[in-house]
Amino acid sequence: MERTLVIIKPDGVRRGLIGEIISRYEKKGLKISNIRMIHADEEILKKHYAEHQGKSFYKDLLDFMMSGRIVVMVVEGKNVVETVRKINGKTNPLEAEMGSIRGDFANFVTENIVHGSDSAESAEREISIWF
Ligand code: IDP
Ligand code: MG
Repeated sequence: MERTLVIIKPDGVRRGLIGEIISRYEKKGLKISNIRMIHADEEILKKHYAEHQGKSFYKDLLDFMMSGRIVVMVVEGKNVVETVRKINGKTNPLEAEMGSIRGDFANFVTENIVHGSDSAESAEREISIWF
């Protein structure tokens, strides 16, 4: 079964959206197969966001991701990588469809509530970082 890595970012936890977010994946028929809540440090976030190192938003992204606790989970299901990214919505909340998590709840591009891996290969790399 395909797996992906989802993170509920600090804004999602602060705003009390953990249950809302998890229930959207579960109602779609996806399974949460592992989950933990942590306050991430810079070291682990640098590994997770290695592809973005050097970009203009990189430092703001890491600072934001360290601003509070996050929920990290492994989600499983058929075509789960693509399905989770559809449920999450586009990166920029202005472009995210209403009905997606970002479309419904996010208002800023950095603070966009959730992370979902962008391919099956990224998912396996990210899962090995967090679990
Ligand atoms: P994704 O989360 O939809 O896969 P990525 O391009 O991988 O989007 O970017 C990772 C994260 O970096 C985004 O979720 C968002 O929090 C932040 N980010 C991406 N692009 C920008 C930007 O142009 N300005 C500020 N933050 C950004
Ligand atoms: Mg990404």
